[in-house]
Amino acid sequence: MLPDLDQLKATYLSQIAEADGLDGLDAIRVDALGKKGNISTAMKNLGQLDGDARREAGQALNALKNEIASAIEAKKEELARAALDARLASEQVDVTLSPRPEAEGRIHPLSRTLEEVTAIFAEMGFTVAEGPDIESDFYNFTALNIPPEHPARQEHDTFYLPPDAEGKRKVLRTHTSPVQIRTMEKIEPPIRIIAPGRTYRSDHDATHSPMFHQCEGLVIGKDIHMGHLKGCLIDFCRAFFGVDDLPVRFRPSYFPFTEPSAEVDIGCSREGGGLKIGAGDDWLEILGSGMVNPKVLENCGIDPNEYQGFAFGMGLERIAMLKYGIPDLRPFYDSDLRWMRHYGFMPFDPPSIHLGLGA
Ligand code: 2NM
Repeated sequence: MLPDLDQLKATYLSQIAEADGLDGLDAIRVDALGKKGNISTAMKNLGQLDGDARREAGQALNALKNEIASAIEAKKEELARAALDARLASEQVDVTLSPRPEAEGRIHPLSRTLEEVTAIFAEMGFTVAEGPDIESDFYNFTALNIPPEHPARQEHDTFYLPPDAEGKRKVLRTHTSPVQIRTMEKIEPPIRIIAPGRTYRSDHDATHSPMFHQCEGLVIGKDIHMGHLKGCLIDFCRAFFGVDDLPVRFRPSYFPFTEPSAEVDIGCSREGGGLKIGAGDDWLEILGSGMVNPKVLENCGIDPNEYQGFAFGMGLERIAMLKYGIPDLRPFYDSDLRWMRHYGFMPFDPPSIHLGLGA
């Protein structure tokens, strides 16, 4: 006996229309089309009929099966669309809300100063060289023509490490000159490098820190002379302080590693307690420099009859303090966010050396 197909169809289509969720819809599918469902059972019972009746009933059952299946699919899509509409309605984004504040960092004035110094010398064709903070006595002193009895070697100026197995004591480099020595040993002239980095001296007060930063520079070539030294450092001072006609003075000095040696001063005024760079009749020391001592060239395997050069060195904290009006050295290393907000730089601040060397 076959069920009444019209009634089956009416029952299932109305159940499907009323289904309010995917679970209910699936229960209807199982009841109608599942292995033991009503349609499948009726299919199995077709064998009881014969001839034309069996064919007709088979076609009708098939049609009903397809109709129910597509009604279920259509309902499924309708339910999914309704679920999505409900979610979109409940999860609206209010684009008029003001944004949450972002944690905003600052560039340390020392980093900024190093970037500026590097940019200026890069424009003159210098590359950056680096070396170890822990140095041998040879690279830090001997190769630089600093004699054994020199005060810089004294225990109270230099940080010495405990002696190694051979009794040799390494040092924390007291300047970045060892980087220049290593460069001269390693590569053939012409050489044009700057060596920025950490340096260490046993000294601690309002204007000295046991760790501080230097940037030194070295130029070696066949015809390098004092005129190159002067032109290079005058251009640097004017670009760094952003004063086109900044007065620059070379004052005779002495370093064991250069001969002759010169201290570089820039013009300033000190009126009413304030310091103004680039004007007035006072002078401010900002660099040490000189023609590399022939003994130093020889120590590095460079023939002083063939090559000459100049070198210079500056304290990065010092020039940062002068340029940016920072009165005290100690907060440089305190990681105090209030100080950083005051003296630090926004990541996208335009560089103050945007005029470069050509201006
Ligand atoms: C200074 C002043 C003058 C200097 C010399 C050398 C080297 F390795 F070529 F001999 N490096 N740096 C130098 C010269 C450094 O700093 C105040």
